[in-house]
Amino acid sequence: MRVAFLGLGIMGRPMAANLVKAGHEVTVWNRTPGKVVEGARSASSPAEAATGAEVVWMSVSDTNAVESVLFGSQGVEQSLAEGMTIVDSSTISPSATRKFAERVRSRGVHYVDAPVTGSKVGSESGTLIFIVGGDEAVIETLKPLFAAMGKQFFRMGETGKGQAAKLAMNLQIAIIYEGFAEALTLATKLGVDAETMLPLIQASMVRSGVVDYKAPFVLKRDFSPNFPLRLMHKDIHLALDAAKEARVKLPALETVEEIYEVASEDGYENLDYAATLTLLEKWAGVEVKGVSA
Ligand code: NA7
Repeated sequence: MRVAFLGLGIMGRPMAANLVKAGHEVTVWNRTPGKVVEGARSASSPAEAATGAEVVWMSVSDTNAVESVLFGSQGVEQSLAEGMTIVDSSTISPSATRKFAERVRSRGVHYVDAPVTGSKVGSESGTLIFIVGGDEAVIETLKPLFAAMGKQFFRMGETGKGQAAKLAMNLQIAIIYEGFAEALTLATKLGVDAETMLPLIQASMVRSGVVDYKAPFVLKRDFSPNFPLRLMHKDIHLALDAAKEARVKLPALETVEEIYEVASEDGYENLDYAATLTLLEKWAGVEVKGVSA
């Protein structure tokens, strides 16, 4: 398929590379020039990249970024063609997604929201999980592209529902990780080290994918960004905003948000969100360590 891929960040670049590997005809664009994908053509604007594309796939930071890629000067809107499909793998506002979709629908263009879970590792290995909202028949046409970049996709309903489900997923990741980090901090302070705690966690009902993924990084004290704290913070805000719109109260997430607020003030935005542990450690006066740290 002819695909325009817009946004070559931590997630987007390996996704575009996997599309090339699967034999698709890919044109890429990134706001800051200089990022390229081997085997793909580079365009100088979203409008240029989208010209002649069957599918325009986006992976950019946030709601404003998606809006400007689509509707800014030299945005995708200038190259819309009937029958084209726009897919958004960024995590953004569900209500904004519905508005963007409506605006392009009047031009005969389909809109599918397909945020992902699986982080940098999933993106690089082509094992992402797509959380999808949109028309069933349109999603069917995207199957080869999902297969090139991911291992599974789940349709959550019409356009916007993928984003809604994604926010509900990241809410859990943020709270589960916070529980793990608080548990290690308390255990360390009480004299039980992380290496001793982990086999117990893994053998019990506390075990989770979040712990499986994050524990090795925590034990090595490697807080380089797999999923940058600033983006998890953005998702927490999106979830709290969506909750407010829907008149839902999320007390645990509100508390976790305060920790992210302090972490951002302390300059941790570009570290992995796992670095929120270091705040708990600072407050407790301990350091959680693995033998290899
Ligand atoms: P990164 O690595 O921070 O990459 C973000 C990308 O978004 C990067 O290509 C940015 O371009 C691009 N970006 C940011 N703001 C804009 C605007 N205003 N216009 C156009 N492009 C923009 O994030 P990830 O790859 O980890 O995550 C991407 C999404 O997936 C995000 O929603 C996550 O929550 C999930 P730059 O290179 O800075 O010019």
